[in-house]
Amino acid sequence: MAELEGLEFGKSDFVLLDEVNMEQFMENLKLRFEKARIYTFIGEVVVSVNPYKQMDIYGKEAIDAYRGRELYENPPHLYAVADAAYKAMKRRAKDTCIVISGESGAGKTEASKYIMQYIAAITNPSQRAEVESVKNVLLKSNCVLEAFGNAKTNRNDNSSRFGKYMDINFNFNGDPTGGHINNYLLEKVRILRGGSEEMLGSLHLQNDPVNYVYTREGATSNNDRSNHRAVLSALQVIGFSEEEIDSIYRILGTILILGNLQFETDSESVQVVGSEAVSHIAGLTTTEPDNVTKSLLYRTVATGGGEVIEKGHTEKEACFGRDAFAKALYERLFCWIVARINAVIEVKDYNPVLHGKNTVIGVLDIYGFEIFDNNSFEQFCINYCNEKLQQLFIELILRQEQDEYQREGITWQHIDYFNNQIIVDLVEQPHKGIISVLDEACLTVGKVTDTICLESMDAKLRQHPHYTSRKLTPSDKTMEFHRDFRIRHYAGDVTSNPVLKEMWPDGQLSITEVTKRPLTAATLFKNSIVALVDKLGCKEPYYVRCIKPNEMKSPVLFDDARCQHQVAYLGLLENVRVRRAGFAYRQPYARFLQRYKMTCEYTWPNHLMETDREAVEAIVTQHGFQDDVAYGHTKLFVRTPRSLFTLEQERAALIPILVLFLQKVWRGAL
Ligand code: AD9
Ligand code: MG
Repeated sequence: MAELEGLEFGKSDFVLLDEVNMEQFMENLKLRFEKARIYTFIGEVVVSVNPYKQMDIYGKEAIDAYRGRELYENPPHLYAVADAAYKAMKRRAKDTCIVISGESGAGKTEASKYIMQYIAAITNPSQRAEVESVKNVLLKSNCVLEAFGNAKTNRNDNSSRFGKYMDINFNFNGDPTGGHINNYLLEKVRILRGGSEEMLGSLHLQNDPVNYVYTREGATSNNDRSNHRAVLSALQVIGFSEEEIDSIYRILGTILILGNLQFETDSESVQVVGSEAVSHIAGLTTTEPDNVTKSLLYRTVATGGGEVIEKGHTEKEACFGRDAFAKALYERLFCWIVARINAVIEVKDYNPVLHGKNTVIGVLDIYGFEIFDNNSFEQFCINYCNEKLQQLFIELILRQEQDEYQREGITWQHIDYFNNQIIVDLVEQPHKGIISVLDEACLTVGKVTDTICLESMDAKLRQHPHYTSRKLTPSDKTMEFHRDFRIRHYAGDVTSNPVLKEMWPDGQLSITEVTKRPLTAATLFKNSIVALVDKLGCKEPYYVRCIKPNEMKSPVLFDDARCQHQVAYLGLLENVRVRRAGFAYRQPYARFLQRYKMTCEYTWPNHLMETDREAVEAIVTQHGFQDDVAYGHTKLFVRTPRSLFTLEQERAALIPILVLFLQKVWRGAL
């Protein structure tokens, strides 16, 4: 059990609540937030409330306090979870993962960075250069990914617009040897600012984001220049060549210039307004201006007979194509950067015979449920992903409990819980799930509308208890991905820049091959989430559940309604119930004894029994809660928190007396 800091700070573990209900949960959460106790356990899960202010709890002292300790020996902290995951990995050679969830601005990315910093701090005590270099690249990759994958939104000044899963590989010493990053669903609007005059000049850019349609809405800050330098230096540390960095800026430049392109209709045909932008784009992408114009004004389509023809855009189509192209460019650039980082941090030359089993800690930082007034395709994907993770959470927590009881020889009791498989099926079942209905609709090239989509969904899913058509309205954006597919053909024309070429491997395919049956964005996303869940499912999971206290980014405001909403959809009460339904607490006999031996005359200062287990029995019996416990092979299991709480109170009351006693002994007074 987490160290009790005194009741004025609330209960450090929600399992200790007198009763599990929303009211008590919220009362405790609020009290702790107000007392600057931003972390609280639910058993091994850490609930975190964004403090919106710098906390002095992450320094070297804190790292030392948590290193190698058991979860309940220190106050709740991210470090406690990171250490638990690391210990399980090192001691039992288990692959583990830390799943960080919560809504936008709840503190997930900050948490994932603290966790990585903790792991970096406690590994490689002998400071071996190659391990230090791996750690450095892993930490620097955050800076680069944030620069390209984060944006200011009205909910978070530094919002990750992509989901990130990072595996860190370890050798048998427990030192990092490499890693791998997976990114999911990037939302694409970013800002380029802070570059030198000279660099911007060579990219044909002006040093003010207001001049660009795509960045006009973005926020600027005084730190842009230093942030830009940090990103540049991170890119260099990771190992991007000067040529590659130059290509990245050229592509970013192309995107910004693209955004400003205008079209006009002149005697029936559509033209690009002005020729300067086109020649800048051609220069930046090392292609011919004619190719650029052609790709902006025409689309190539394959007819039923397999013939390939070119068809002119309308002005509206050209604008749509321009934006879709810019987005696709950005998305591919981002994926290329991730792939490039992966190539650097990939574990090379690992020989299991020489180096022992290669184990992994995965860190998942993924957007939580998003509920807006107007929910688009992105929200659909995000929320589906969260349903999957929630399902995994419940399954794994229960499975973990069950495994532990089995290992310890304790009878398992069935626990009822809401299984959200039914919702997951509604989304992903073949032929009748929402994704396959969307897929079918997207195949009807050019004719599909939201209404058609909705009607076919209604026809198939009307009977489903978790389906109502209003909630699941696919917005215009659903269609965008269909057109997004179309723009792939344009790319074939524009690939001369080496980075661009790598970004578009399918650019080599002939148009008829590409047109056949592309996977829709929904299916691609589903596949990546299924793969993610499989990856997580075979690891021992640890959880950080982040809560955003208010919408104002205020360190002092606890918005009850907003917080309660998050507690409800994160399923935290259910989590407490699962944890309490079986045995809320378990502790190895030796640890239990060490902590509570002072509360029993037969065990203080040392017991004379044969085993620690017998000594623990003596404590339990003396306090009269023998009906509330079970004795495992190595651990004591306590059903209700109340029993342990009594012990904790007694211990807390005894400590000052003991301290006084010991002081007297030292002074020779006794
Ligand atoms: V999003 O889904 O990417 O939009 P996150 O990742 O959940 O979101 P983030 O970690 O970026 O949120 O946190 C938002 C802001 O809250 C940060 O920029 C910090 O200003 C603030 N924050 C979050 N956690 C902490 C913390 N532990 N200490 C201090 C914090 N400030
Ligand atoms: Mg984030």
